[in-house]
This record gives sequence, structure tokens and C-alpha cells, in this order.
Amino acid sequence: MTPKILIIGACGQIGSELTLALRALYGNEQVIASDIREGNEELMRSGSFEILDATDKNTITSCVRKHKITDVYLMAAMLSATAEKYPDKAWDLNMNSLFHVLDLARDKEIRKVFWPSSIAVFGPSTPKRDTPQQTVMEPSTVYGISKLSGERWCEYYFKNYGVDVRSIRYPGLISWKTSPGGGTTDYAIEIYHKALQQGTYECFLGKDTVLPMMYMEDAIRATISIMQADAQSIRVRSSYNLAAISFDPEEMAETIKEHIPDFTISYAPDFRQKIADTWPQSIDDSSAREDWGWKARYDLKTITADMLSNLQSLV
Ligand code: AKB
Repeated sequence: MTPKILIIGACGQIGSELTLALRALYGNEQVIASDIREGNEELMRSGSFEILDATDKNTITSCVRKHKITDVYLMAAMLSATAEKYPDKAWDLNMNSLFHVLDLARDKEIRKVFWPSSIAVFGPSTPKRDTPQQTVMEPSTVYGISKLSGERWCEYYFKNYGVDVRSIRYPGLISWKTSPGGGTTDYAIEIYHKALQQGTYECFLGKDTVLPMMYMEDAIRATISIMQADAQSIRVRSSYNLAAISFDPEEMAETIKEHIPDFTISYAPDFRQKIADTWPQSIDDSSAREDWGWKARYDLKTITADMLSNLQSLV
């Protein structure tokens, strides 16, 4: 059966690319994009769009009924750095939107849910290298606490109400089409913009800060694969570890210098350093590989070449 999809938070960094990928896969009329405000021209032009506040259950329910939605991808969230500034708002958005969608699935209004988690579920007491699927999880950020709570609720709704919810712990995501907002890993995108515009970048994380990262193409492929997998193969109903590459800002700068030899980087760590220091450096994603055949394709050199050429073509 072809799904009828609603994407909540379709204009964000992941949502905008996911919407286009799902429209290409299932047909424009099968994918309804929604967000609190309108998005880029390609997204608005290619299919239906609804203004929708992810914290408003009535509007979500009406939209689901109006379009006879079967699958919801809930991409709206407040990311780590912004959430530290607005803890109440972050908790309200990140948790209530999830309850609204899980309740719709429990009440059989929809069939399937995708909900993004993050490496932020891990904390300072988690093993930093090859962080296992199941390990100590004591996140110390508002965002991380909301994501870990969300994971527990996803598993609870699966076990107690049979809700088919699927989730991935995204690492930092690198993309050129839509900018992220308010993340700790955002330096890995800003750096390319500044390298092209000014030839130099002042990084808000220190030079040795190794974090797990992934190119958006890989993240979109993972999202679609987990949603297409047979329900029986999804053995983790909290959220799957997902990995591609790990590097620090200095290594990233080196790959940029291969294309822009005069590029320089300097460091002025701010409050985001404290957040990054609590996260893992690399992730063991063997469960995702075994259960639904996940494998990353992009390495740092390929990402840098692709980012620079795509950003250049926009000017
Ligand atoms: C952030 O930096 O907050 C996000 C994330 C790792 O979930 N990119």
C-alpha cells in the first residue's frame, strides 16, 4: 500500500530534503508538507502544504483526517543550543508534539510514525568511543533529556499499544540546501559558507572536538530505509544508533584547504563547547546494520567536495 504522508516540520534542515525525497519516491500528491511557516520555493511548489503548529493537537488531527494520512514524520524540534536558552519551550515542543502523534497512532488515526532522536541522548558518563546501542544514558542538556524521554515513550507506546514507531539517533547532519538552526554541530555547515564567502572561519568549538557526523543524503536514505523495513525487522523501538564519520574541526578545515588553499580557521569556543564535551566521539551502529541493512556512503572528503561545489553553484 502506498503511504499517504504528513511531514511535520517540513521546512527545517532535515524536513525540507526529506519532503522532496519522499515526493520523488511516492509521488507529489502522496506527501503533505507542514510547518509553522512556509518553506523554500521548491518545497512549496512541488506539493500540498499546510500551516501547522506541532504543539496543537487539534490542527494535527484535522490535517490527518483531511488528507487521510497513514504515516507521520515528526521532524519539528528545538535543537541543543537553542533548547539551553529556552528550556520550557523546548520541552513543550519536543515532548508534546510527540505525544500528539503517538496518541494519533494509538487511536488508529494513523498507521506509522517516524520520530528523530539524536546522539544528544548520551551524556558525560556514556563511553565516548564506539558508543553502544545500549549503554549508560545520563544526558545533561535540555534537548538530550527531551530526546531520551521521547525514546522511552516511543518504546512504551510500541509495547503497550502496538504503535509502529521508528526512530534514529541522528549524529550532526551536514547539508547545503537548508541551514540548520540552533544545533551544536552546526559549525560543520557554517564552515563551508564562510570558507567560500570570506576564506576564513572562527569556530565556536575547540580544534580537538571530535563528534559523530553524517551527510544529509545518508541521513535521508537511512530515514526512508527504516520506514520501509518490515515491522518484524525493527527490533529496537526506542531509537537506533546511526553512524557515518567522526572528525574534529581541524580535520574538516584540512579537507577544505585541499580546495581553497588559503583557507584559515581560528577557534573561539563558546557555551556550545560544554554541550559537545558531553557527547560521544563515535557511535557503534551495528544494530541498525544488522536489523535493516544500514550502511553510510559519504566520507569527509566526499562531503567537502560535494558541499563546496553545491554551495558554489548557488552564488
Ligand atoms: C544538535 O547539534 O543539536 C543536533 C543534534 C546532534 O541532534 N545537530
